[in-house]
Amino acid sequence: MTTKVETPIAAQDFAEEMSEWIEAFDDVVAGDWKHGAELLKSLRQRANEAGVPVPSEMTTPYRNTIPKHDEVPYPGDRKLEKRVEALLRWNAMAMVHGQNKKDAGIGGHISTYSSLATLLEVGFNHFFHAKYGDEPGDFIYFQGHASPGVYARAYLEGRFDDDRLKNFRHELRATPGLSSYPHPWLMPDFWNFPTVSMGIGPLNAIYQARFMRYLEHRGLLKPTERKVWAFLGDGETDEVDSLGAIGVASREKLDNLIFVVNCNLQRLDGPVRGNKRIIDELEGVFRGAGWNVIKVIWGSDWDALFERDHTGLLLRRMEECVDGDFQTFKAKDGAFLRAHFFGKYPELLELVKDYSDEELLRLHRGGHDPVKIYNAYKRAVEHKGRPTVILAKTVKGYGMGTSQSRNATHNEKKLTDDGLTAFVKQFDIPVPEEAAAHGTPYRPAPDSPEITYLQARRKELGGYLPVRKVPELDIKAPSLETFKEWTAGSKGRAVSTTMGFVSILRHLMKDPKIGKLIVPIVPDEGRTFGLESAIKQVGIYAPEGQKYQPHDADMLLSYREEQDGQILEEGITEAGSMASFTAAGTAYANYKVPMIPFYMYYSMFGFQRIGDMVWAFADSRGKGFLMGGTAGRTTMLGEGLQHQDGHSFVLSSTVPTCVSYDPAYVYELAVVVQDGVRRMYEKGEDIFYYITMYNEDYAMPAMPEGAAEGILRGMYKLKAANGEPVVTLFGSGTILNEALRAQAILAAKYSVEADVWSVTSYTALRRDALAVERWNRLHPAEKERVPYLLTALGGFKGPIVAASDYMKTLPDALSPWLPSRLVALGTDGFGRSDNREHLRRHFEVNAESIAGATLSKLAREGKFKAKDAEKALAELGLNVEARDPARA
Ligand SMILES: Cc1ncc(C[n+]2csc(CCOP(=O)(O)OP(=O)(O)O)c2C)c(N)n1
Ligand SMILES: [Mg+2]
Repeated sequence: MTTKVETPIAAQDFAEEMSEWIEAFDDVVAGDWKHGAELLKSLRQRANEAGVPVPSEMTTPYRNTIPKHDEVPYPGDRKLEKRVEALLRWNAMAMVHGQNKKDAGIGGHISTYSSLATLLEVGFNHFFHAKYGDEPGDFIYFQGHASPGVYARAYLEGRFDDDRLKNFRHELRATPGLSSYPHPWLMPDFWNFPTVSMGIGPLNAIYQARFMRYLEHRGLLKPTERKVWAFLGDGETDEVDSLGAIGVASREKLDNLIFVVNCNLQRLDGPVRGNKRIIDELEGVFRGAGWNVIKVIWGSDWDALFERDHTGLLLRRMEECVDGDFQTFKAKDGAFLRAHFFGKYPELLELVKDYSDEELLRLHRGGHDPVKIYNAYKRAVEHKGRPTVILAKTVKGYGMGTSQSRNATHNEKKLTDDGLTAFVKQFDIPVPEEAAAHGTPYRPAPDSPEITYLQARRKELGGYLPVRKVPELDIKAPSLETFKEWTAGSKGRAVSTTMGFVSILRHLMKDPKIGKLIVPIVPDEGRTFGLESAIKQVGIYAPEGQKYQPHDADMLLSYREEQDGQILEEGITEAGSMASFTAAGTAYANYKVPMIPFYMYYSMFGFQRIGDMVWAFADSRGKGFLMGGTAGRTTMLGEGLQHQDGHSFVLSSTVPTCVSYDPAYVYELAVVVQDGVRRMYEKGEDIFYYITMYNEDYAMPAMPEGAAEGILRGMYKLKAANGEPVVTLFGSGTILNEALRAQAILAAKYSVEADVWSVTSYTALRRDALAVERWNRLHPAEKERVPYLLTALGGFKGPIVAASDYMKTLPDALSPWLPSRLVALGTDGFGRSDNREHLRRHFEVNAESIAGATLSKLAREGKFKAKDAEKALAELGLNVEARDPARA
C-alpha cells in the first residue's frame, strides 16, 4: 500500500530533477557547445567510476552535426559563386554530351560531378590552398569520375582553350586531349593523384597524410596547415581499400586528413544501401575508428521546418525512411514528396501547408548547400588531433531534370536536346539553342564579374589546382666505385643477395647527400630480411616516439622507435606499405623532396596482391625500388604453395615503367641499384625498379671486368667454355649456380662444352628487341638494327638452355629473335613445402635437369646420340615418368 503511493511521487521528483538537469545543460551548450561536450565527458567518467552502465552510441540522429545556431555566416559572394557553379555544370555537361554526340560511345560521366559540384566549389573558393608561402599546398584526391567538372573549372580559369576541352577523351588527336580520368602519366602538368580505380584514392590519401607527418618529423618538410582532402563516392566505400586503413589515420592522429564522402546514395547500378542508410553506416564505422565525423544532411531551407517542428516528428519521419525512399523522393516531383513523405502524418502536412510543390522539390540536401558545406569544412580544418570525415548527402544527377536520382543516372552521357536547352534557359547560359544541343562550351570574358571573382579567389589561395610541377632534381648518384665492398665479392663467405642488399642499404643511408632521402619500408618482415642492424642504425618511425622500454634494450640490436625514425615499419599491410611507397616515390613532385624509397617484401605478396596499386604508382610517375624478397619458387624453401613466388617477375613486366632485374650475385644487385639511383634521380627518368632478392647463402664472386653494361642491359657471359662451346646455358637468380654446376657436369661426364651466361633481365632483353624490331619495321629501307640479345651472343648458333626460378615464359619471350627455339626450364605450377634440393628436382631446374635437357636437345639436333642421352638422363637421376610439375 505504502509503495503504491510513494512511487508516483518519486517518479515525479525524478522527472523534475531531470528537466532541471537538461535545462542546465542547455544553458551550458548555449554558452559554448564545447563546454557541453566537456560536461558530458566528465559525466561519463563519473558514471563509469560509480559503476553506472553507459551506453556507447556509434550513430547520432539523422540530422546535421553542426546545428544552425553554431554556424558562421558564409564569407563568399553567394550570387557570383552560384553563377560560376552553373557555368561549370554547363561546361562539364556540354563537354561530355558534345563528345558523345560526335563520337558515339566515347563515354564520360556527368552525374557524379553534378552531385559533387558544390562540395568542390566551396573548397576551390575558400579552402584549397595551392601553396603555403614557399611550401607546397593542399593535396586533393578528386573523385575520378568527376573529372569533367575539374576540367570545366580549368577551362573557366583560362588554363584550357576550347580546342582542348573539345578533345575530352580524344587523346590521340593533333591537339593534346583531356584524359578520361585523373592520370598524371597522361597529363603530367595537371593531375597529381590517380583515383579512378575505386578505393585506391582514399587508401593512398591516408598514407599520404601520414608520410607528410613523417617528412615533417624528420625535418625534411616545414610543418604547415597543409591538408590532404580525399573526395570519394559512397559506393566506393564498399571497397575494402577505402575503409581498411582508416584506423591508421586515427591512431597516428592525422588531423591533416579530411575525407569528404559524396553520399548521393547511389553507385553504378542502383542504391548503395537501398534498405538502410549509408550515412548511418559510415558514421558508425568512422566514429568507431576514432574519426571526427561531421554529417551534412539537410540544406538551410530545411532549418525553418525543423525550428517549427517542436515534437521531433520531422526527424522521426526522416529516420523512418531508408535510402531507397530518399532516392525515390528525388526522382519524383514535389506532389509525390508531399503525399508520401510529409503525408504520412497530418502534423507534417500542416507544417508544409504554405509550401508549393515546387518549393518542396527544391528543399536542398546538405551537400548542395554552400553554407552547410563551408561550416563543415571550417570545422574539419580546425579540428585537432583526429582526422575528419564529412558525410555529405547529395543527389546524383543534381540539376539534370528527369535524369536525377534514377538507377541509370550513373551512365547518363547525353541529355536530350530539350534537356540541354532547358538547362541553358534555367541557368541563363548565353548559348543559342542550336549550339546548346551540340554541347557548345561557354566562357564569359576574362573581365566579367564571375571570372574576375573566380580568379581572385584562386589568387588569394595561392593559384590554380590541380597542378603538377616537377622541380629540377639536384641529385648525383654515388659512383659505382663507392660500392666496391659489394662488387669485390664476399671473399668466400656464404651470403645471400638479401644480406648483400641490406648492407648496401645501410651504406646508402650513411651517404652524406642522399642518405637522409632513403625510405626503407617493410610490412612486418624486417627480421626476415635481416634489417635488425638498420633498425638500430636509423630507428623505426613512430610519431609519438618510444613510450616504453623495449625488453631487448640492453642488447646490441634492440628495437628502436623514434619520432624521426627513418624506417617505415608498416605492420602486416602490403597495401598500406605500397601506399607509403607511393607517397615516398612521388614526393619528388608533390613535396619537391626527392625521397628514394626501398620497399622490401615477400615477393609473393607483391604484384599479385597489390597489382592495381602498382599500376597507379606507375601512372603517378613514381620512382623507387620494389625489393621482392624470399624470391624464387624453389629458393623459398619450406613455406609451400602460398609463399613460393615463381611469377612476380612476369607480372612486373606488364607495367610499362617498371624496370626489373633478377640478380644472382651481390655485385649485380649493386650495379643495378647504383644505376637505378642514377637513372631515376640524376637523369630524372620516370621509371621504377623491381629487384628480386634471394635468401640462399653462397660465396659471392667479384665482378668480372666490364660486366656492368651487360648486367644492366640484361645479360653477360659469366663463364666461358673450356674449349669450343656446343651449347649455351642461361641462368638467372640463384638458379645461375645450377647452370654453372650443369656446365661442369656436361664437360666432365659427357664432354659437352658450354658457355654460361648470367641473364639479369629477360624483360630488359625483350623490350630492347621489341623496340629494335619496331624500328626495323618502320624503316624498311634503312640498315637493319640488331637487338642487344644478338650482338651480345655474337654469331653463336648452338642450342640455348635457359633456367630460372621463374616461369618458362620469361626465356620463351626471347624466342622470336633466336635462330632456333631455346629450351626453357622454369617453375610453372604450384609450389610445395620441401627443401631446395627436392624443389629443384621437382620443378626440373636443378643442375641435373639442365644437363639432361641439354643432352636431350643436342640429341634432337643430331649432335648427341639419342640412346646415350636416354642413358644420361637415368644417370643424372631424372625420373622421366614423373608428373609434370606445371600440373602437379
Ligand atoms: C575498382 C573499380 N571497380 C569498378 C569501377 C567501375 N565504377 C566506376 S564508377 C562506379 C560507381 C561509383 O559509385 P560511387 O562511388 O557511389 O560514386 P558516384 O558516382 O555515385 O559519386 C563503378 C562501380 C571502378 N572505377 N573501379
Ligand atoms: Mg554514389
